[in-house]
Amino acid sequence: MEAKGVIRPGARVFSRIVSIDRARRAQATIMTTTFNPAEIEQQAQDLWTQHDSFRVTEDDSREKFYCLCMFPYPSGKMHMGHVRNYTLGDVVARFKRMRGYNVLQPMGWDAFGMPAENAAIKNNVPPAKWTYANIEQMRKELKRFGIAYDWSRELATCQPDYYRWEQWMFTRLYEKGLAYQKTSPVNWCPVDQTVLANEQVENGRCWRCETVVERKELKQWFLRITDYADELLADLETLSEWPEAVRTMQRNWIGRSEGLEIEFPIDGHDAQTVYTTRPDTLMGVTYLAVAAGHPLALAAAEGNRELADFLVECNKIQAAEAALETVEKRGMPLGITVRHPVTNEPVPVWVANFVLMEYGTGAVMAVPGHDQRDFEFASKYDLPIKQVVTASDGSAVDISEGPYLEHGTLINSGEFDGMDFATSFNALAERFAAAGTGRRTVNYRLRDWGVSRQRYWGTPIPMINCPTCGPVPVPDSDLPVVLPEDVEFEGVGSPIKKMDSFKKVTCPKCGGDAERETDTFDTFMDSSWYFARYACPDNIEAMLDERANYWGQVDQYIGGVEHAILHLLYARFYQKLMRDAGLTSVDEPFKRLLTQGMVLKDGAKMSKNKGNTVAPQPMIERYGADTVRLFMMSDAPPDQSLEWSDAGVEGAHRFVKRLWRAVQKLATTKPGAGSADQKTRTALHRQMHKTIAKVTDDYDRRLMFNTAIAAIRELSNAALRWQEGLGEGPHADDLAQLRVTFVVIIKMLQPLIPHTAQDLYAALGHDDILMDATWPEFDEAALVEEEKQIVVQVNGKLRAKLSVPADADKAQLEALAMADDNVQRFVGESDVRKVIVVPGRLVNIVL
Ligand code: ANZ
Ligand code: ZN
Repeated sequence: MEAKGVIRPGARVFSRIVSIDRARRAQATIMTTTFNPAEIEQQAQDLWTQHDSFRVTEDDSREKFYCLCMFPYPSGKMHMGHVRNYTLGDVVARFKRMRGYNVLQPMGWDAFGMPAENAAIKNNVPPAKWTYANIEQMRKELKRFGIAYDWSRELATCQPDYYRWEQWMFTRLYEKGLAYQKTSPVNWCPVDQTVLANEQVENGRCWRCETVVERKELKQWFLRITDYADELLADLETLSEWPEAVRTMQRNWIGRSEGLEIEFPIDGHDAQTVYTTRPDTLMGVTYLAVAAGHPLALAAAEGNRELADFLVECNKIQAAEAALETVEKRGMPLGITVRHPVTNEPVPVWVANFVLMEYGTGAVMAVPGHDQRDFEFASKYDLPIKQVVTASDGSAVDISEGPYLEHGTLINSGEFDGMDFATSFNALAERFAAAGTGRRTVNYRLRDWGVSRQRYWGTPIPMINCPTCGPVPVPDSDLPVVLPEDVEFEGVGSPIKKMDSFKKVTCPKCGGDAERETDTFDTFMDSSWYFARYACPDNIEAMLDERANYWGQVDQYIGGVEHAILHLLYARFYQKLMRDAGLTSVDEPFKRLLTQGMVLKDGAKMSKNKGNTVAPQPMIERYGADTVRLFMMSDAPPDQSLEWSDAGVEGAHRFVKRLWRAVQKLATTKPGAGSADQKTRTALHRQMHKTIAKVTDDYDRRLMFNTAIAAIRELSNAALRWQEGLGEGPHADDLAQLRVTFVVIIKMLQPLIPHTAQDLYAALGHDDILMDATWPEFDEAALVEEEKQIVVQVNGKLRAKLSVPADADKAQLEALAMADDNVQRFVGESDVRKVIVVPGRLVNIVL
């Protein structure tokens, strides 16, 4: 019986069959001829469960391999991006397992965050309830995909068992001075009573209620990531298995620069210090620019209404640095002057909206001749522009249209004329150091990490504010500070901010009345250490234990490139914090990183807004998990975008079905009287070993599953063609080669289509679990070809095709070519001027 279309799970194939006997017979036939993915999946998963296949323990006899995909936010439904991510991880994990590694592949939930609060407002369910229901649902969907997770290690960041350690760690960091509180500006929505991230501000308005956003000064908690800036930067060099693009982004984000701090004296006042990376341009300074929040600007604004208004306006714009690069340059003179540190000439001071209060000293020596922003500003306000650097190679430089930005040779700089960048840098550094009016300085773009969020659904910050003692950490014995989950949620403000039972406490230090901190942690805190916790999720005595050293660095980490900076940087930082707290000996959390590409439909990223999503669940119902997995891996390299294609899915499905039927047939084929086909047999044997070599390399080193699949499909097509040609009763040797080849194909497909592969492996008489079988070894000797085809040309024209021994040398090839009858005819009596031999390819005889 031929399978028509796809049998859906639960389809009542036999409903019309009355006789039990006939039904039994019919079922027996169907079992061997109908590809039923749902049934195959169920059987394979039952088998794995029975054998506890995915549970791993620390095992010293084998090398460990820790394979991890970024854990999802439990939004309720898997999307194709998840499917791609988790299939990639599973392919690596299953492959490594067959290669003999002790493989850990865990799964969990990044369960705190805004969407739960938004859903709570919309549907009137508490965020906790919504989140746990979503986890249920998504776990079910993931299981259906047959991903080899060790579910015994599952964790969710919203569980007190998990976040208690985050709280515990925070109190340690506080004691070490690595966590501290300071007032800093935030985007505040007065209606929603909440802080907005820069991305949540659209045209100066709240994304949710469209109220004009205010800038508010709030006391918030910070982690001193800047203390680790140097190490975070230096260790990027050790991450040779990360994409270069990601390392570059992190480098830029950390933004280390070397420069000088130089004091500009002010008559009757303390000097103003600037930070510059271009001391070589010092003689080109024509004004000083300070930030809107700078004390000089604030002092000048007293009694100057226009200036005061301008400063208020500057303070309204978002705190985002990126916005400052593109914003129109604006400013006002402060009406004061400083003195140039070399010439003692007066230099006017301006306030400028592109100067950041939080960087360097909040003051810039402006050199419009050699800096883009200073040039735009000077052009706008008619300030002088002076050239002090010219090209070292003597080529002409014209700064009338724009600044000259290169390092070069100093001109118009008096005693410094003729010096290059480094020489003038050092000369000035020494001069100011000697006078005590300047110093070499290293600056970072990186800011300390603000971890306070004024929202509800997050890890409570374990601090108590006492009117007498100030901030006091919650003692270990009172941890975890549990977030009340049964709350009324209206969305205006966090419910725990109004909840006395949560808020009112006694001070652990003095016993007086005090208030609990009601802010919660940034969810990036939760995701900065979960990978380590998977090693010991059951430990209720400690954050980590020695198992975290065994599993140590994640060997392969996979996730979206949108996490290139923040998540990956915070995780690297947190790893170092945990190391310095003596919790682990691992310096860097992720050894090798793969950033997967997006899943597109009709050329655009799949998204709900665009209405171009394809839901994974119906696809599995229709084609089975294996087909969807195979398609996801076959159409593009993992780090590039993948275009969803119905035809591609159909194609993958046909391939799986065809393979399944061929193997079912092979399983029942008996050797017979057919004559041996040694030639094809040898060729197939060779192709098989070539394919093993390629696929192993693609899986292991290149992570190019698409080309691996192409090679497997070629091999399998060759095997299928041969099988069809052999007919009934093939020669025993041929049949044996076919079986060997199909077992190899099945093994190489195991990481991709694990259920079907397990089923076929069993059909060929194996009763072990396929993913515990060993990966096929490739045999170098089999790659050696016995014969090769070469072409023979006379004066560049094709005159013969010859089969020659594959290892024939040049002299042998020339002799064989000359001996050919047709070649002889064309050579005739002519003089042979030259013979060109390309071994393995061609012989060209030039007359
Ligand atoms: C003079 C100068 C001349 C500069 C020139 C650049 C080019 P990085 O490399 O990112 O550290 N700067 C210093 N403090 C600033 C602040 N608070 N807000 C905005 N800009 C600030 O950048 C260092 C350079 O950025 C410094 O070098 C300073 O301008 C500016 F031809 O000083 B420079
Ligand atoms: Zn107190």
